Amino acid sequence: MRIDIITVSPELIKSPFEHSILKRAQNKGLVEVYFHNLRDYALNKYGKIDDYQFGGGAGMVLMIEPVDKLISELMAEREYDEIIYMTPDAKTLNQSTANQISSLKNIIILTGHYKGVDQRIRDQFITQEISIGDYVLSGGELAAAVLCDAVIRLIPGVLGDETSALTDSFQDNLLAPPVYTRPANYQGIEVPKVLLSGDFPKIEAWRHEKAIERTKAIRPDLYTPED
Ligand code: 6GU
Repeated sequence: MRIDIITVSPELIKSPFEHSILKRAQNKGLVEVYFHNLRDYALNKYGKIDDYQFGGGAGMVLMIEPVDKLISELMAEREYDEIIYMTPDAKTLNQSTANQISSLKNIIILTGHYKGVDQRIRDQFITQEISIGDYVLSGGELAAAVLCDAVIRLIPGVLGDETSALTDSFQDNLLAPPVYTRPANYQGIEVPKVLLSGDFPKIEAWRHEKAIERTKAIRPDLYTPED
């Protein structure tokens, strides 16, 4: 997979890609990530990329021209499956969206700033708009990093243990069950006995039950009873 990220603050978004699983995924050649500084496509030598909004109102808006130049340049080089715009006024990211994106070959992620981007960019280029939750961030960079993390860990071969992404919270619309490790008894606080039983069908049943309990208590909106 190839990800091209368009940003006005490359430094703000680079660091998560230089550590841990995202770094390993790149080192293994499973994903290539390129950062493009929108300011390199500015209209003038002062680096102008934004302007006041028509009709008045506070806040600057990213202009269409620098974005058009940059996206057109990328599109001339290869085909993109999706051109994604990170913005709080969009549908919220969930596991199903992350799964879908993880199977794509080439994507562009445009991160917004200020008051957002000229609507014509959204109309002309953007194929998918994603928010990461019902709150406002200062820019789309951190949101793009969140999206990339959620997506990249799902690419086959990225996680050492192939099953571990499948048992994450949300893969089955349930929150993950509680987990425990040694010691089995810490100052009198004990681990649930069933986990020490060695009876794996029973352990699976217990985990499923706990996952349902947790989901009903914390995220009833996710819970759909099985037939
Ligand atoms: Cl994608 N961008 C910004 N600026 N704020 C957000 C967001 C995105 N998702 C949630 N809040």
